[in-house]
Amino acid sequence: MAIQRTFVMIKPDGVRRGLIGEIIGRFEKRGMKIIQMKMDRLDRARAEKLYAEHKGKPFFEELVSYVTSGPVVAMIVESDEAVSVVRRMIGSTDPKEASPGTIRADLALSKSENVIHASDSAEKVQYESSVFFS
Ligand code: 3AN
Repeated sequence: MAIQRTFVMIKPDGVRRGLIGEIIGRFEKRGMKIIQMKMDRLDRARAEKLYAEHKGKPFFEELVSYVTSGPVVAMIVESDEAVSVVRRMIGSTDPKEASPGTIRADLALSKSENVIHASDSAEKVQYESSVFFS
């Protein structure tokens, strides 16, 4: 058993559509612990920091303007193997390809408005958490 923490962000469409409780409920029902959580609004500089790896890609501008379009909910979630387990729970980037039962398959509308973000490695957990938590 390897207890681990991961970074999760409910994106502006998730907050706007009233899905905060549904998403947190899925983590809690699986026995995961919410260690830190806050509602926050990203400005352009912090959004560019969060998505630095995508700078230069065709969808970067759309991504930054969308993630700054409204409040998000950032959280640190703890469980056994949290990074990989949460990634499996959220599903593929494109909800059409996400496995049934995943958060994106059940709740997301499109590849860009896909409700939730979660770190894909332990290094990213540190980096992405630092955009929201000191
Ligand atoms: P994931 O969130 O599944 O790890 P990444 O890290 O490849 O996906 O992409 C980060 C975010 O950028 C996605 N959540 C999505 O909102 C957006 N994105 C990725 N690929 C595309 C694309 N081809 N078109 C539009 N938006 C995209």
